[in-house]
Amino acid sequence: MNSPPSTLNIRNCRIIELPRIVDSRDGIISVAEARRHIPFDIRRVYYIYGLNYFHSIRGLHAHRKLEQALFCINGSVRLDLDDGWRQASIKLDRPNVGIYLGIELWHKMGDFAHNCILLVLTSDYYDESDYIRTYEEFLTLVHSR
Ligand code: T46
Repeated sequence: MNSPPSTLNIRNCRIIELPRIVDSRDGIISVAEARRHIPFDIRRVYYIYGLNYFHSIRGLHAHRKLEQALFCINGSVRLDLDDGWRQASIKLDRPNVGIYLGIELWHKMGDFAHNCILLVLTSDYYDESDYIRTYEEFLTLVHSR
């Protein structure tokens, strides 16, 4: 597993690199602006933290319409992606480098560092009916396109 490469050979996703603003003071500012760095209008922000076990697994679903941008702003996490044809694993461990996760991408998060904070920007409000929760349904949907 590697830190994010510059491109991904997976449908509906790509690396997002946010600017790092450094000046003569200590500290760095990274900024994510809707429709500039993030390819959608941001309707919801959530973050996942308080992970006690490296082997915890989250995700294991795809979204029908929701677009998301994931940034590991502290620690590290492994993101496994599957577009129905190809798979890739990416380690997110830089606060200014994230992933645009478009529609119909099966994803799973694992290898959480105990100090991991995964920040997620999304294109819409939470809606359980947007989730595809079984891999079989996901494959049927993407292969029917
Ligand atoms: C995703 C990955 C990257 C809400 O009520 N509102 C929310 O905005 C969210 C995100 C979750 N929830 C509730 C729904 C479930 O009862 O929190 C519970 C856990 O959600 P879920 O099983 O979807 O959590 P993860 O970590 O598997 O997935 C999350 C996002 O929900 C999901 O959209 O793509 O992170």
